[in-house]
Amino acid sequence: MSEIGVALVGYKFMGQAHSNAYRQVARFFDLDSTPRMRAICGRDEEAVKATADSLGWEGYETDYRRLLERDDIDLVDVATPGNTHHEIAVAALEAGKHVLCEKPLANTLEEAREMLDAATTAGTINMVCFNYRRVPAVQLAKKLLDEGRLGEIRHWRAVYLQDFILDPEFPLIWRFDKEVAGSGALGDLGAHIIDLAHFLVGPIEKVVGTTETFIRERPLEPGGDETGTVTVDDAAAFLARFENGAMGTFEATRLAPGRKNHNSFEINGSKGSLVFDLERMNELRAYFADDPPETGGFRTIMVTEPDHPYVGAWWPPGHIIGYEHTFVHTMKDLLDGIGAGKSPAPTFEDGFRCQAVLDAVERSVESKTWTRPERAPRRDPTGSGDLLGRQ
Ligand code: SOE
Repeated sequence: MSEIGVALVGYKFMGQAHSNAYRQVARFFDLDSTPRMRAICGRDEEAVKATADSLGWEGYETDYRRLLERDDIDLVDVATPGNTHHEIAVAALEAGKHVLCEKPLANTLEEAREMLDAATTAGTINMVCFNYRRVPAVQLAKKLLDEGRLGEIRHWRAVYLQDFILDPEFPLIWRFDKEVAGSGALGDLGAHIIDLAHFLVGPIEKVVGTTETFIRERPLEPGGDETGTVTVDDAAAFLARFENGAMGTFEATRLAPGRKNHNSFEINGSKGSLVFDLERMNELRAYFADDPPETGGFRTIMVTEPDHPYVGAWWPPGHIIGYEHTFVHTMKDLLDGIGAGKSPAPTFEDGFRCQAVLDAVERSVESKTWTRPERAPRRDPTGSGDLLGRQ
């Protein structure tokens, strides 16, 4: 069994989720290559040192460039705000490292293109952490769609709703700064449902959208009098047409009172429908039009059977899993991909495709017209091909 030396840049929410996944993955899944948690990296030495201890890393660095010089590090995991993804990921790829990058891939389409170029040139393994693809219920939805159980797909309807910034006194954190975050709800939450739509329905052909910033000024510090300007959207909504003819609606907001992490979609085809809600993530609701009328109707499938994707590694049927498992599953597939020399989807190419939709939505908001996302240059030889897996 080989060891993959891992370094993680960033140690807040995502840093914790990723660290937990590296700690757990080899304890539950049979792996050919196991992760060795070499170093975590952050600029505040006292904080990163304490985090290294509490999250189980062997050591720490305060400059990511140090990680790139180290021979004991094979994989660099970028879990920082969006404005640093491009610099760190490109440098890591140029140093010959494998790279996992948090979503969305970049803050602009230009950055995403350069990151994809760097990944293609490097020939190492690349992946974007769109973790919700690896919810077992989402994988089951994909299987049912691939088997044709829904027939021709006509509708995709997705919302990602949160309320954590509802209080106008919630301070002006980095997520409200376009320079740091790239965009607001659109890139933070909308990116997830775009990636799920790509995974489940296919490429998006064109979009038309609207965005709004309802709370334009926020205190610089909690409880402070001084305020600063919000430069990103609070909410975004757009219509889409898919290349396969399906229609799509997407809505992302952080101002939906009572909605904590409501990432939900419904898919309607000619033969049935599927419904998923992350807050009930062990379940998939399904309706099949050819069920007998007396006993038909929506059924709720508990996606906790050993034959369901990833589930066999965990608990007996009905013993549910949670948010953190989506990251463990991501790391499992990433480590397998490194072993096999194949970048697991979503690759940087898929990250570019998502970024192209975000970019098209923003352009459509300006132009008030239907807008086409730029096409991905299909060049990554380590990748899994187009969105349907075709090379
Ligand atoms: C905050 O809105 C956030 O943490 C996102 O940044 C994550 O990507 C999402 O999975 C949960 O919500």
